[in-house]
Amino acid sequence: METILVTGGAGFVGSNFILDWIEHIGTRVVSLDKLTYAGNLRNLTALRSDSRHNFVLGDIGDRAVVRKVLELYQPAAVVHFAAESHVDRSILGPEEFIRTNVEGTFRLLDEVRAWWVTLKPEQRESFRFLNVSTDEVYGSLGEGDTPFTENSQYAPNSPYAASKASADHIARAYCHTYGLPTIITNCSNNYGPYQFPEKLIPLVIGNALAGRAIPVYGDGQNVRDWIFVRDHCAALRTILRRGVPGTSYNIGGESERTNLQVIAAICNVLDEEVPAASPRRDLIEFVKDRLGHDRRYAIDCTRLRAELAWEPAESFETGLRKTVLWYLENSEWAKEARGGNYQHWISVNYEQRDTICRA
Ligand code: NAD
Ligand code: TDX
Repeated sequence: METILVTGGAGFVGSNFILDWIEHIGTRVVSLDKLTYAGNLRNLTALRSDSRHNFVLGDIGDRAVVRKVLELYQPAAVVHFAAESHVDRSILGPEEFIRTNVEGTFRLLDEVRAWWVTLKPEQRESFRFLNVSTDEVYGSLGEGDTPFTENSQYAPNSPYAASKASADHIARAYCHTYGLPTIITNCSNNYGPYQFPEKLIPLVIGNALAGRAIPVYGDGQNVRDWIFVRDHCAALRTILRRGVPGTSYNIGGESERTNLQVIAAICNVLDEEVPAASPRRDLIEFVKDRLGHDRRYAIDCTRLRAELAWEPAESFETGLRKTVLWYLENSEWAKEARGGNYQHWISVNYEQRDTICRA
């Protein structure tokens, strides 16, 4: 495959995807990223002097920038990660989520379509637009419910999930109506290197190491399916190569855990690696629940396994240990990521938590 265009390449999953792509495929990657608070060029330091990577600073909603990038680089595929991605931030400020995830994705798709129709028929046919989405579009499961399949009804509950669901619908419609070869992927909770420390796993690692309270929303019994980020990236590579346009694929780690189980597992690894005076799980503090907090997500990825022969390489235990070790070895990265906007976010989301309530 030739050049690919990755949006949101300086974020958590996007940067892992680019590193994985260069490692396994090795063709040129162009990143288009606005560098919001979540974007961090340090995630791509390893590629700083690698001619196979080009970085373009820009907004996916800026049609002129998108048009220029498409014309200049003529990508064989667009892998679309760029998004506002944090559920808690979407509850406090949904507008940016609609702007980037809905309008931005629409403008990106529309510019891609306008450029794609000018290609030769064989290039049009082999082109792919991969819309990277989430399992949160399916809503929440009860304890005994069967996992989400690709046929589960969309029932997004948070502004974040609703904005991602909208983007999925637009991508699907562009395939059905215009024939643009779009594919949608719905993945469960990722964890691994370079995750911004506002998300549960890096937040817990950082707080536990610093001896700060570990905030658990509600009763801590909410369940997520966890996947190591590089397994997600490998699935996306497989789907780009062999996935069928107009189809959606669920991606998951088949590792359901309650939040308390996840936190206990992190504390155990830390206590082993960096012994402390008292067990780190003593730092757990229950705080006011997230508004509209989805109880359980679980993913059935039979389609991906059966049709494209994808398998996750990491179990939750092996992936989590790798992740904790990475954060221990990359304390400078984590310290830098916790500067700037992060401290303000901690104050708004945790210290002012009681002021955020349902009317
Ligand atoms: P992230 O917040 O870490 O990164 C998002 C990136 O997008 C950042 O680099 C940011 O600068 C960039 N960006 C934001 N708005 C932009 C805009 N308007 N134009 C250009 N760039 C912009 O997010 P993530 O966790 O890496 O998630 C990436 C994608 O994967 C998202 O679409 C998310 O919905 C999806 N996803 C994530 C997970 C997960 O657990 N992290 C799971 C399933 C799906
Ligand atoms: O301080 C916390 N305490 C806590 O109990 C935080 C930050 C989270 N939680 C809980 C809320 C969730 O039940 O932990 C769980 C995981 O929370 P997040 O890391 O915020 O992830 P989640 O809301 O599940 O969404 C993530 O996974 C799916 C990503 O942010 C999304 O981009 C992705 O689509």
